[in-house]
Amino acid sequence: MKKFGLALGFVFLLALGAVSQFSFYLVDNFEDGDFTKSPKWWRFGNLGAEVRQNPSLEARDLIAESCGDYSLKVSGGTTNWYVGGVGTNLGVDASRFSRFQLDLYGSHEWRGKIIIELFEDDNQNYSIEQDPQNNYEPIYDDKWLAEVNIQGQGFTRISLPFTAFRDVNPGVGDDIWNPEEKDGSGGLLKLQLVAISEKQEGEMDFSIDNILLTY
Ligand SMILES: [Ca+2]
Ligand SMILES: [Ca+2]
Ligand SMILES: [Ca+2]
Ligand SMILES: [Ca+2]
Repeated sequence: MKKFGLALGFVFLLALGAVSQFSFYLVDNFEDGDFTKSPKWWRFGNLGAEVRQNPSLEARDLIAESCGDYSLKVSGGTTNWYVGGVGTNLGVDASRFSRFQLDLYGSHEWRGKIIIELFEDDNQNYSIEQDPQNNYEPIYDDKWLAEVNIQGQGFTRISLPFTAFRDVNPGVGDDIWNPEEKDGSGGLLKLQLVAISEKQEGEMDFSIDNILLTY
């Protein structure tokens, strides 16, 4: 009987694995307590980043519970709206997904917005060539943007359809959302989150978690 139970459990795990494998692609949930590997995140501008312990819960909250023990806290100040950002390399065929999702923990004191930037390869070389003379904008590949406002304390789940993103470099890339790994294209290669303050001079302080592609 015990053996049967184990076998059943194993089949269940396999099924669960198969379902989760196809229902989302996890970029990062920071549960390894480290943002410098698997995947590695970079920072730019005046934004600091550290993995933080998530606050303990006072009431049931399924989304906060799904954020586990750790998230990535990002904070910094500005005198002219733009604070800075964080980014990571993806390298994924995103054509089987339709949404970008993240959980965002804000602050009552400091507000602002996050610009979500997605870069997909249009010249079939598994790389986003950037122009250092032009603010590191892509030279051959599409760059897609969407913006979300940061709410107050607690985790807010943001789920954006890819159709909500707009190509911000017409004439560069093919201006078509085609993040598939096909004919030598590397698909969706890069993600950046850019923080913009609500006030021209101010601070920002928020956490991100459960960044994934889904449908
Ligand atoms: Ca987490
Ligand atoms: Ca490219
Ligand atoms: Ca374009
Ligand atoms: Ca494209």
